[in-house]
Amino acid sequence: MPTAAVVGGGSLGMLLAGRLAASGCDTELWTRTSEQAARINSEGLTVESETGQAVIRAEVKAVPINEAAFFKNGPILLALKQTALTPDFLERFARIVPDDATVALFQNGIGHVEKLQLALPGRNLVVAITTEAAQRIDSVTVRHTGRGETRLGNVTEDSGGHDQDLEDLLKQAGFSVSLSKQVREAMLRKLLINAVINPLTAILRVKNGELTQSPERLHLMKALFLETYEILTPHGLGDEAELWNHVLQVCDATKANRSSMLQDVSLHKETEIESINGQICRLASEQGKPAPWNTAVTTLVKAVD
Ligand code: KPL
Repeated sequence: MPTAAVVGGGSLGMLLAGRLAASGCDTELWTRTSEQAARINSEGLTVESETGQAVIRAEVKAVPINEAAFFKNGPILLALKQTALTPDFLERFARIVPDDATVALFQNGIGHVEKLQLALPGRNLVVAITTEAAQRIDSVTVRHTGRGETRLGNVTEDSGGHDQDLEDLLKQAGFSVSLSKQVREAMLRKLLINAVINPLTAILRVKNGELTQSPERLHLMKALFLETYEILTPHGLGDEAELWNHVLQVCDATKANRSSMLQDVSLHKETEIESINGQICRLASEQGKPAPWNTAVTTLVKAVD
């Protein structure tokens, strides 16, 4: 039986673990709290459809992260937010990840790959860029609020690895997955989308689809988009008009969603603003460019999170 470990009992971690387990993969879910692990172990993990019906009730073996043991049986899917990748966590994580392990990195934003390369030298790190949308309903229930796509690619082009195995596992679990040689570009595209949609939905407290529903909001989106595009384009991005349309399409395809940043500010949780717009401000300063829109949204989100 294939085996995998998913790290993180948030919305994405629960979605991945629930679907993997239901597809016949022996799945461990490493959670932050022992309460969540205990509930999942006694009640199972439920994945609801967009409309709130329970579609999957999966048996997942949940383990509190600080009790997780050396895991040598399959890929490890790291579904924690960047804010959770603290030095303490990375130090402990490195001790339970074998030298030949494949670790898939599902984080939003940029900056985490370099951190994980340092923390996990020699491991096969696979970047996973996903547009799957999920919302945590409670500690044992997650709602799959939007179907997306997941692109997998090696951090370094010359590294070998088991991307095919990971791809097969995720496909078997019902995800739409492709292998990508241009994973850095996919990462920048996702960064651009998150940099525009996430802070504005969090500040304005609106769903993704509501952003495009008024000329004032569209104006804010466009200004933030143009500044971010300018800053990211030297790092390798495609055509401006195509990307703007893509941002609008994502708003439409996920119109009923509350972005992950809006979910975080609503729950008074630390947001990913530093790894998204904060990183864009950093790139701008390296280029000697001003980034007033990114600076403003970073400051505003920090003020409300
Ligand atoms: O990735 C997302 C997020 O909320 O973090 C989007 C694509 C904006 C979907 O909600």
